[in-house]
Amino acid sequence: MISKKVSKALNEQINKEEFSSRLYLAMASWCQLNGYQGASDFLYTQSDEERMHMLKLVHYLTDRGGAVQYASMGPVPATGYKTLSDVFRKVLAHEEMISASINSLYGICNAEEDYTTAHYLQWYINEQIEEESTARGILDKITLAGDQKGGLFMIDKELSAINLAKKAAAGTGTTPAT
Ligand code: OFO
Repeated sequence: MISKKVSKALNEQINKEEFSSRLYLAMASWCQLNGYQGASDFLYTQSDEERMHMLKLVHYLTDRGGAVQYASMGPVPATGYKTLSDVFRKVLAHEEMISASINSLYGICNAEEDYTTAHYLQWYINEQIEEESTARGILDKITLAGDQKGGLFMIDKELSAINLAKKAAAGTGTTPAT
């Protein structure tokens, strides 16, 4: 049986993962509306991944006898982006916040001597290394391109390729219909 503290912290993380999924959906829509189809496809896939992160925790918590509690969520900013750089700066900041949140959750599990959950969270800790690194890499390229339309066009194409490679590796087929 899972302790109340760990259950509460897991529920908070479940809600953050759901928020991440909605945030990336909003960003994907903005990118599509602004002509960045590759970035849009990439972010739709990210949104699906965040939902998968949420579901893994939902199943874990339920399997350990804990109750899942969904929080009500405020609006997700769908139109407040100025540039592609702005979008990916916010992706990176969000992923850094999620990493800090998972680290703190890991700390709670250790303090509660719940080493089973701490071990389970190792997957999330590793995932965050990859997600932060991907976001930082994309942002660096966008920063190098500056305002040059040709450079941004190439980055958008690269995001489309990254997305297709990710989907092929996950065996999930093509990008969602638009
Ligand atoms: Fe990208 O964060 Fe989930 O865990």
